[in-house]
Amino acid sequence: MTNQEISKILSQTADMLEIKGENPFKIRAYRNVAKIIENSSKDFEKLVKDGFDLTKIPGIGKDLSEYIKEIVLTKKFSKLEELKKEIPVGLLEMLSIEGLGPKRVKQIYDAFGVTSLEELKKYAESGELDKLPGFGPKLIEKILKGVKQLKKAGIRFLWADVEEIAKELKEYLLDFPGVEIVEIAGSYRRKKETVGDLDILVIAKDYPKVSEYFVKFKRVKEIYSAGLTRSTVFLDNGLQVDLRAVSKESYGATLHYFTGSKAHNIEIRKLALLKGLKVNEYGVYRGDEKIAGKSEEEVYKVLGLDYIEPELRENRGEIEAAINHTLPKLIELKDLKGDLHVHTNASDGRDDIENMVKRAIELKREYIAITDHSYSLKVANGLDKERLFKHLEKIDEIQKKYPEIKIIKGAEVDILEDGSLDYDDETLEMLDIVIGSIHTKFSGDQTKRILKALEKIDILGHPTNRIINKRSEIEANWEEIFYKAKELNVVLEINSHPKRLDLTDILAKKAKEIGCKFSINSDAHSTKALEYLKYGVNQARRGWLEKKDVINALSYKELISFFKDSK
Ligand code: DGT
Ligand code: CA
Ligand code: CA
Ligand code: ZN
Repeated sequence: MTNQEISKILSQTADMLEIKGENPFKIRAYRNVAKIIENSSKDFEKLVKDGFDLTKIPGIGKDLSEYIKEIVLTKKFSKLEELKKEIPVGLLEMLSIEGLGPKRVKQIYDAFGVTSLEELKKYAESGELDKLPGFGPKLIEKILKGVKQLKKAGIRFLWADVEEIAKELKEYLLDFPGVEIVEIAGSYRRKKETVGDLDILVIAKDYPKVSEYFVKFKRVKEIYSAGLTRSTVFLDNGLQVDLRAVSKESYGATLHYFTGSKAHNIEIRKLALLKGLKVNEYGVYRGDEKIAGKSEEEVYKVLGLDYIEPELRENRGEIEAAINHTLPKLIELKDLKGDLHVHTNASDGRDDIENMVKRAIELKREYIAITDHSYSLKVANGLDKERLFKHLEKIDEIQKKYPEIKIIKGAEVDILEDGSLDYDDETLEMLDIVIGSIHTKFSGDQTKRILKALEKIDILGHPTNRIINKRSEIEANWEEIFYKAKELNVVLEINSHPKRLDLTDILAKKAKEIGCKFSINSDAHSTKALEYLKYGVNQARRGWLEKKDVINALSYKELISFFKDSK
C-alpha cells in the first residue's frame, strides 16, 4: 500500500465525517494526518510492518496510529466502510462533482434533504440552490455540468429496468425496411445485473437511413452523434444507446467483439497470438487470410475453443474450460419447477395466498413455498406464533382447493443479531421449509451470526444483503460459510429480485466450486413478481450454475427427499 492510498482513505473518511456533521477537531485530525502521510518521504507500510511506533511522528496521535495500522494490515478501514453504509450513495456521488466538497454537500443536504443527483439537478435548475450562502451562478453551472457528466459516466441501470426498452428498440429497428439483423451486444447480452449503456449491432442495406430512423425513436431525448457507421443517443431516462452498422461477412467477429467483456476479449486475443492468429472486430486472420468471422461459433472454433455462452465471458476461467471441454451446461428458466420463497399479504406481500397460488399454476409451476416473514420483523408485519398457526391452516385449506400444485409451508425467519432465529424450535417444527435471512444490523461479526443460523435453516435467503446501487454486501468470510453450508446441507439462495440478485455471480461460482446447492427464488411480494425467476436464472448462469446445482429444478418428489436426506 502506498502512502498516497493510505492518505486517500483517511481524507475520504474526513469528508464523510464532515457530511455527517461530526466534531470538527476530529475531522481536522484526519486531514492533518492524511497530509503528513502524503507528503512524507518515509514508506508508511514499511514503518507499520517494522513495528515502528507511529505516535513518535509529530501530529499522529494514538487513535490515528492504530487506524493507520489497520489500513496497512487489512487494506481496509472499518470506520470508512461503516460510514459508507450510513451515508446515502447520492451524497457520495455529489462529492465527486467539481466545486462540491463535503461542506457544500452537507449544506445542500441539510437545507433540502437532497440525496440523489436527480434531486440535485432539480434544485439547481429551479433556482433553489442559489439561495444558499456561497452558491453563485458560476457554481450552479458547474454543478449542472457535473451532474450530467456523472450520469453519463457513473449511473448503471438495472438489467431488468432496460429489458423492456431494449426489446422495444429491437422491434422498432427490425420494422425498418432493409434491416436484416438487430442484436444487442455488450453487458446486456452477458445478462450482467447492471448495464452502463446499450450496444446495438445492425445489419442493413443502407445504414445512414437506418441511423436517421433510429434517432427518431420516440424515447430519444438527445442525439449525441450520428455518423456513417455509428450513432449514439441518450434516451429520456438517461440511458445511452450506441448503434453500429455491421457487415454480414464479419457479423460473428463483430458480435463477439462488442459482446465483451473487455477482459474476455483481451484473453482471446492473447490466445490467438499464441496460435499465430490475429483476432479483431472483423474476423480471425492467419497472416492476411481471413479464416473466420461470419459467426461466433466459427470464431471460437478456429481458436480451438468450445462455444462460450455470453454470460460466462468475464475472464473467470471460461477460456481454459473451453479448451478442456469442461464448460458448464448452464441452467435455463424452463428447468425450474417451483419457487421456494414467496410472500403473501399475511405479512408484507400485496396479494393473498390463493392469488399467488393461482398465478403459480398459470406459470406451470409444480410447487410453491409460501414463506412469509417472522415475528420480529415488525416493519414487514411479521407473523407471531398465533398468526402463523392460523396462516398455516389457511394454506392447508387452499391446498385442498388446488390439488394441481403442491404448496409447501414455510417461513422466512429473521436471523437475529446473535445468529439465533426469530422462532423457537417448536414453531420451526410446524414448517416444511425454513429460510433464514438477515434483514437488519449489518455491522458486527456477520460470519459468526450466519454460521450459527445455518444450524437451523434449510435455505440461506439473500445471503449478502446487498441492494444494487444502494447498499453494499455485508462483510463475512464467505468461504467459511459455504463450507459449513455444504456440510449441513443448507441451500444458498439466488434471490431473483432485480435489485438483489444475491448471491452475486462471483460468490455463486465460488460456492459451486465448494459443492453447495442453490435455490433460485423469486422472493415475490406480488403475483407479478413471481416472474422474477428469469432474472435469478440470468444471475445463476453468470455464476456457472447447472441444473444439477439447483434444487428447485428438482421435481416435488425429489425435492422432498432432498430435504429429508439433509435433516
Ligand atoms: P457496460 O456498458 O459498462 O455495462 O459494459 P460493456 O461490457 O457493455 O462495455 P462497453 O459498452 O464499454 O463496450 C461494449 C463491448 O465492446 C465491451 O464489452 C467489449 C468491447 N470493448 C470496448 N472497449 C474495448 C477495448 O478497449 N478493448 C477490447 N478488447 N474490447 C473493448
Ligand atoms: Ca454497454
Ligand atoms: Ca457502449
Ligand atoms: Zn423474502
